[in-house]
Amino acid sequence: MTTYARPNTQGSLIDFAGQYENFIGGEFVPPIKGKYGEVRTPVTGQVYTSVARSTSEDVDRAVDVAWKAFPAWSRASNAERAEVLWKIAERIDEHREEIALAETWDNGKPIRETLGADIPLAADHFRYFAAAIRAQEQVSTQIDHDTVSYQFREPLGVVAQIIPWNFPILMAAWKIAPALAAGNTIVMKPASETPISLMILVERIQDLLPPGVLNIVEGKGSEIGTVLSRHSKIRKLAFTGSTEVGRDIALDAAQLLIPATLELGGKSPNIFFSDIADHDDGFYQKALEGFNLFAFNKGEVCTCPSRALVQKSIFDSFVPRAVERLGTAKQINPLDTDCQVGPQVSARQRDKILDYIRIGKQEGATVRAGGGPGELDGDLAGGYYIQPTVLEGENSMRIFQEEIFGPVLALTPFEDYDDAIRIANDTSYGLGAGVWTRNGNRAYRAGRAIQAGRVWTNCYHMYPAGAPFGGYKESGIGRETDQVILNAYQQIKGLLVSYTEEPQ
Ligand code: TXE
Repeated sequence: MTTYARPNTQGSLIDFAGQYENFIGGEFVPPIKGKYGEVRTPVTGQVYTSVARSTSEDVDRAVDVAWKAFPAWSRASNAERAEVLWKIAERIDEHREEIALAETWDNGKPIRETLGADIPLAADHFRYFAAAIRAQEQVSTQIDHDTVSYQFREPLGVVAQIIPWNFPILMAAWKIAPALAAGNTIVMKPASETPISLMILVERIQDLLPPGVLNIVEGKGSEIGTVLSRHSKIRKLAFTGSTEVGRDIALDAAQLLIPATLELGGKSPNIFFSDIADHDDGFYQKALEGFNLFAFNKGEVCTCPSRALVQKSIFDSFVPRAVERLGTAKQINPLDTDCQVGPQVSARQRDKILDYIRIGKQEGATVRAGGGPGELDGDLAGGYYIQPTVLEGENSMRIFQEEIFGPVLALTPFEDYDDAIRIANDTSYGLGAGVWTRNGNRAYRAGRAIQAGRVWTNCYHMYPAGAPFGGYKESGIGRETDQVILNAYQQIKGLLVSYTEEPQ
């Protein structure tokens, strides 16, 4: 066990500044109207710094600067852009612990997750798109002996990217890496709940980027998010967040007649077929662990496996064992590498989750684990902790249908394969799903039958750069990660050239 020293204390890897500005045109600049807002850490609930509260003037400035940087960046060769991305990845690796600590302090997620997943995955994303863009250097097709088609993948221009607070660094990497690889320039708005970790990252990589290629404007969604998403000079919108705001973004994109990729909410089923219990072996242990992955990142994950469907014949043996295991999950200081469940991102989010637990109880759900706020001592008592909670009920209940976005599992039994698929698809969302079985045919059929963009089989919560990710139904439009996302940041110029001197 290692406990990292808190920021701004002796021995800490990081000293936060008292105030953070916007990053525009390659430098940190104060917001034009001079307004700042307080930033709290969910670890203790205390204010630890302040950040720019931008206005439309700051957004205009960032968009203009991004357009100035566009010609040179878009004309750089794929190799030149790839080299920048590769260096960013190296720099992230070099500062992994520092960025991880900033992320944990900003968001509350356990340091073992930021060190082991968020930051390394972010670095890998830059590497992946450095390689993917090099693989796009082929441009021509021979139509006939004298006719050639050239297909140039051109960037779109200045793109607006709005990201959420649940994976601040990783969501930034998911959006920045492909957009820059393709030759666009960016104006990004982080969530006002977690505005700092990305600034720490930018401080570390700023010398690698030509000025104006990446611009970060801090502020509230209701104040500058809408300004950015309706800005007449942007050429594409990329959004990750709630389904509710996603609808507004889609309307903004329609008005501007520009493309939008939307990665929205979810209510993902995690299905446990009876054959997992045929043997009490490593596979069974893995399935027990898979049941409890709803608490990963304190449930603040769009793909959170928030509905567990367990086959009736094993329900009474499997569930108690899984719940017993959940009881060993440590909810302690998230800077301790043994911490498994950190605090929710904000008091607002904590209260929303506690409300849902109450709603579940009122609807008649049985509490199988947790069911209230976390109990921590000292200044951690001011943080936003919630006990990992398991509520047993029926799929028609609100706790099964609405996104809670916390460490709360809605659990229900099913009879057979058809029943499992019916319940799994009985939701307006379609982002993720899990299927646990030793039977390959069943796994394949279930994977194809579930209406979701990503179905994990005998695993969950894996997010490699080279696999497309995105939602069916109300979970979004488009795919991120994988080289397919490059299509969303490019338009194809076709030149059809005849080299013959014969009449047509
Ligand atoms: O999300 P918002 P909130 C879900 C989750 C959560 C709920 C509410 O269920 O409890 O949404 O969270 C910016 N125009 N998800 O309210 O508002 C905002 O500043 C333009 C799922 O925090 O969607 C932030 O940068 N931008 C999700 C980003 O949008 C606007 C992750 C997301 O915030 C805006 C987060 C507007 N009108 C929440 N309003 C996921 N899919 O992972 C807000 N924003």
